[in-house]
This record gives sequence, structure tokens and C-alpha cells, in this order.
Amino acid sequence: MAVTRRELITGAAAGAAGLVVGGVVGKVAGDDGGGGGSSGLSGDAGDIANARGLAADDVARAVKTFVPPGKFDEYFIFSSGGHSGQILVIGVPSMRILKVIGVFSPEPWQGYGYGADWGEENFISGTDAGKKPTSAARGPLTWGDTHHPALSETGGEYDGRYIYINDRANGRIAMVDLRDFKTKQIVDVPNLDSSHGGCFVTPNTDYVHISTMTPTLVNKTNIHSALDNYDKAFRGFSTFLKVDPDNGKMLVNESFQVELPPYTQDLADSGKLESDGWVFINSYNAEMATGGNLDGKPSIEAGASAGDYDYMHVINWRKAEEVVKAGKTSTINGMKVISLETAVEEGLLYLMPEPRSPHGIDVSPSGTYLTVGGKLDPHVTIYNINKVKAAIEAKDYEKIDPFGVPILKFDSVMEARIEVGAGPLHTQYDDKGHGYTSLFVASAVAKFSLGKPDYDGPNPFTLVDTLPVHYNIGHLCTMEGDTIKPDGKYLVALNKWSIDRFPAVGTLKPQNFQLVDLTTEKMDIITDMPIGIGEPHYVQAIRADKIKSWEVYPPGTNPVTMEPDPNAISDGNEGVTRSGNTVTVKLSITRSRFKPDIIKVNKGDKVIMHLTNIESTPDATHGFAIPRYNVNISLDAGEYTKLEFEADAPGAFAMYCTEFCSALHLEMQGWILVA
Ligand code: K7E
Ligand code: CUA
Repeated sequence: MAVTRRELITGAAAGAAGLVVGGVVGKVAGDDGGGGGSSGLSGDAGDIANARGLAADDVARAVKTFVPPGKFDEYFIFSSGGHSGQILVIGVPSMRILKVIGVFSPEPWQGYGYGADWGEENFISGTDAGKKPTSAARGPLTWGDTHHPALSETGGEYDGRYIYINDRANGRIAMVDLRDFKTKQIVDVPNLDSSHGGCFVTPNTDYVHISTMTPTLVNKTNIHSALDNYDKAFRGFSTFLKVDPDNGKMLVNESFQVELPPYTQDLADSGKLESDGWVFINSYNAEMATGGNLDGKPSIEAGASAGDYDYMHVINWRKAEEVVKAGKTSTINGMKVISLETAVEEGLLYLMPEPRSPHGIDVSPSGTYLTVGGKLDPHVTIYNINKVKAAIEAKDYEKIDPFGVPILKFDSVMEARIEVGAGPLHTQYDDKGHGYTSLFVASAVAKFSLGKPDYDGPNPFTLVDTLPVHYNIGHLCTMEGDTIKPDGKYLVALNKWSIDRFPAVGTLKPQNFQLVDLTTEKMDIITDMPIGIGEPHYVQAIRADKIKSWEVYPPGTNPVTMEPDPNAISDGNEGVTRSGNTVTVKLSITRSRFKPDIIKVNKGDKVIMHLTNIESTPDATHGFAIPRYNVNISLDAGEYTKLEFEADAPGAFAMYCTEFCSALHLEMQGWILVA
């Protein structure tokens, strides 16, 4: 078959497309800017580019991000959804949204939190565990503020098995199983009333870590005066949640906490290689400002920025593990806690001075360097773990803080300070020994060199390049950027504001993810992606081939256990049975019917339904919705779930399938008659 020129350009003829693309890039490279529709291309590609007013650079950038229909992206990024409470899964370099995973928020499309056993369980455990008071006035918690996703690791590299994410608002943490991309567990972490950046895994996912942000009220004797006795009434906690290696679940009984001073613990990171066995937690508000601006005290904004230094917490978690094994803990709200006193006595907790309200702390791939961005200081400060270890060994203390914790001497542990620009926040790394720091105030990304062993070149600890981004960048992420072997390659800038980059879509604007090419000498923005869902904070990027998602569930699989469920229904064992006021329904689902399709119960009955999608075809998802009962379940092929409700509203309710699953989808309906 003859290949037309048009097919060549659109990639329809796969075999020849690579050649043509190579040719286009070659031509573009020689053309700087073009402009006015002058793409510098010849032939059909040139005509199209000219007709659309694209310059040569535009075309080159488009080719870099284009993933032809039917082809897959090289990376996935897992993005927090902020106060939408979800996780977004996005392909790189295409920047297409592949999935939204309901985590702390119900997601009707996925049947998450609307009746299905696996979703309901999460919301219930998320509310009751840990015995934290939750107002009943507005019902159970149905949102969270997701900030920091943490992919599971083996040997310091992402293994594609699980992802954890914290709830900034309520001190909770969730686990998503990447076999089916569903939330399997929410832990309401005892003694944590909030959480923030302390979400990461240790290099072999022995533990997932989560710490307080705003300290927790621990002395409740006089709550109205608690802020006047802030240093006594409040404490921070660093939590090491033990992970079950078989299923990724967090085991609260085998977990522990380290009590911390009531500074505001912020971003944190795990040590690796050189720094394996240690964790690092930033803090701000060493001033312990509490606000009170109506009484003439400074707002927290001013009070927390008064001092020149805040403290990074350095914790030896292997030592902490031994202390826990030796029983030197007390149990508070069901969690083993190492007291501040014990932590100091056992030499597992130290502080390091950090300039002016730090935010990000990011450990370099070799584990040697810890890069800190101070919001009010135009430098990044880089610490060397070997200097930290030596200072601890030599008891090289500047002083002891009011809580008895030794503060290491700044000059003894600091390796370098690099002036990068206004408002440095977070840092990521590439495979060549560079760090990339987001500059919130400057709306830019700064690239700098590390030192040995991460970077072996001529000018260590030097600013190399700066790229303006649009606008107010928070986090940023390089490919596999938090591992011992980052790929670099691309960088995603997570910009908080988009201002003029997209057409107005109402007064609440989308955020802007910008994809940056790191393979060119100068960093280059190659695409903008509006984020119309949630307010992402942090993302992690993993090579797509590491994710081994199931295509379809084996028959009767319960997503909670990922095993065939003993109550799963197969074709032929459906039925309705009654025992007292309890009606048990065994219901099978396939294209295009429910069986049974008529269910008669009495008002006040307790209804237990065992539902199974008995299909084995990937993609053959069915919904199961009961109008007026707030039930909306989604059952993927092979999936089993349980549903329980009280039949309190009388009437004829037309249960139906919510997925357009077949030509007779509209006929996929039945009745629940409540008399
Ligand atoms: Cu938005 Cu990591 Cu929660 Cu910084 S945090 S920006
Ligand atoms: Cu099943 Cu529509």
C-alpha cells in the first residue's frame, strides 16, 4: 500500500514515522524562533505548522511530548490532589490524565465510598481508629488534604507496588495498591492532629513515615489556656508505621513514634545509601508563635519568622527501633511512643540549625547531601551527612534546646550555600549530579551542581541555569527523582497560579503543570497542562514499565484482600434468603442483567447483598446504583463486594447499571421493592 505524505506526518504509517520525525527535528534545530508562522519546515508538516502559526520551536516541543494514539507514555506521575482528597495519575511526556484515584474523598464514578464494602470500610476506619474526636454534627469525614505521595521502594528504587499519601487536615495516611489502583487502607494516626511533608518510605519500605505539622495538644487540662503554655501543652510526633511486606498495609501495633518539641515539623525525607538509617525533618516556628493578633500579639506569620534559625530534626530510626524492642516506650492512644527524654538519652534525636523558615529538605541520590530551601533566604543550604555523623560523634553542639535536644554546630555540618534566587522551596535531582530547586517568589527553577560523589565535574556547588516558570512554583519533580538512581530527563514544575496561561474558566483558576526538558543544555518548557482537578502539592514520577497493574480481577476477587472471596457469587448460586429481619441477597452481574432482578423486602429490614461481576473480560465494568439510597457501586470484571443497608424508605426503586456496558445497557435494570 502506498503511504501518503499525510500519513507519514501524522504517524499513521508507523514504520516510516520515526524517520520523518527525525527529519523534522533536524530541520527545526537549525531555526531559532521563526515566528509569524514561519516554521522553517517544508512539505505538509511545514504547511500545517504555518497554517496554525507555529514557530519551529513550537513544533520541536510538540514532537517531544506527542504520544501517538495507541502508544503509551514512558512515565507515570502520581500527583496529590490537594483538598480534593485524591491522587491524580498522569502520563509523561503526554501530560494526559490517566486516572483519578479516590483516597480521602468519595468518588462516585469508582463506586468508592457509596456502599461498596472496600470503600465504606476506609471511610469508617478513617473516622474511628486512633480515637481522635471527630464532630458528628456534619457526619463522617469525607475529605482530606492530600499533599505528599510516597511510592514504595526496594533498595532505594521505586518498586511500583504501593503508594502512600498523607492527609494534611486530619493527620491520616492512606495506602493505594497499585495492582488495582484502589485505596486499601486509611489509618487515622494516633497522636497526630495534622500532618504535612513527613510522608516518605524508608529505602526498603520497612516503614512509611508521617509526622505532625501543627503540634498536637497533649495536655488537655485547660484547653482555653493551652496556647499560653504552648511549650508544655503541645508536642510533635514522628511516626514510623510498619509496613506488611505482603500487602503494603500499615500495622499500627508494630509501629512507633518519637516525641518531638512543639516546633512546626514540615517537609522530611529519608536517608539512603550514605545516610541510610536516618531521617530528616525540617521545622519552622522554633519561635513557638501561637498567634493572638486580636490581643496585640503577632500573627503566626510574623511570629514564626522572627528568628534567624529554625531546626532540622535528625533521627536515627534504626536506633529508635532498638529502643522500641528494648521496651523503653510508653503506649499513648494505642501507639508506642519514645519520649523526648529517652530519645535524647539514647542519642537518636538531634537538631541542626537551618536559616529562616525552611520548607523543603531533599536527600541527594547518593544520600550524602541534604538540600534545604529557606522560604525567606535566597540560598539553598546543603548539609553533608558525613559531617553530621562526625559532629554527633564529637558532641559538637552549639547548645541544647529548651527541650534538652542537642543542636549541632551549623558550621560543622554545613557543606555549601548556593544563592539560587527568591523563595527556594523544594529540590529534585537528576542522574548527572544536579539539583533543581523551585523558587516560589521568583517563579523559576534553579539548576545547580552538587559535589562528590553525586557530581564529579569542575564546578561543584555552583548555579548552572535558571528557568522562569508560570507561575508561583511549589514542588517540582524529576523522573524517578526521589530514588538512588534518578533518570532526570524531564522535570514537572507544579505551579500554583496559572494567571494568563489558559483562557478564563471562571474565577477559580486551574493550576499549571509545566513539563520541562532536561536533556537540552538550557532547561526548556515543552508543554503546559492545566490541572482542573484539585490543588496538587507533590508528585512522584515512576517509569511506567515498573507498574504491574492487573488487567482484570480473577473471578470473585474482593479488592480488600485481593483474593477470591468465599462469599463471591458464580452463575447459578444466586438467591434471596431471610433470617428474622435480615435479608441476604446473592446477586450476579453480567452483560446485561442482574440476577436476581427483583428483590422484595420489608421496611426496616437489614439488607446484605453479596455482589459479583461474573465477567472475565477486561474493561467489562458494571455499575450497581440504588436511587434514593445513596448507593453507587462500580464492579470491575471479576470483582466481588458486599453492601449492607437498612431498608428504611418504602417504595419501588429501580436499581440500574451506571456504566454503558453493552448495546442493552439501558435494559440492565431491576427492582428493589420496599413495602
Ligand atoms: Cu505544597 Cu510539600 Cu504540602 Cu511545598 S507543600 S509547595
Ligand atoms: Cu452493565 Cu450497563
